[in-house]
Amino acid sequence: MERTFLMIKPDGVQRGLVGEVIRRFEAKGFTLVGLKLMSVSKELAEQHYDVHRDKPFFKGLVDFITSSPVVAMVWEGDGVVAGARTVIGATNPLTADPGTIRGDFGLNIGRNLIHGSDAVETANREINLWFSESELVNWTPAMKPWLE
Ligand code: FUP
Repeated sequence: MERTFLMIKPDGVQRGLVGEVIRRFEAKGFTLVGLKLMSVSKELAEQHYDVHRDKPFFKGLVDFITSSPVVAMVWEGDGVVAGARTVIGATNPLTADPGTIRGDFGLNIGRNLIHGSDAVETANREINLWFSESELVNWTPAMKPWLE
């Protein structure tokens, strides 16, 4: 079953939007298989955003992600990688559609509330980076037949 890595960034946690964000993915029908509130080390933040290492916003991004706790999550479901990106909305909250998390709550590109893996390969890399196998729970929701 496909899995994706989602992270509620420091702005989402500080603004009390953790429940609202989790509610949207639950309501959509995806399955939560990993969840933790954590402080992020500089090393982890740099590894996570390694693809942006040469960008001008890299240092500010790492400083932001390490500034306050985040909620790291793994969600499961058919097509969950692209599906979660649709629920999240475009990178820039000012152009993200209303009804998406970023469109409804985000302020600017540097404070866009949530990260979601952009492809299946990226998701696998990020899940391994943020979670150990023992932190992930293999389970089947009883409502599963209604979601197929
Ligand atoms: P996304 O996959 O939608 O999270 O977006 P990107 O991978 O393109 O960017 C990762 C993060 O870098 C964004 F969430 C916010 C930050 N960023 C900036 O701060 N400034 C930019 O110009 C682009 C991205």
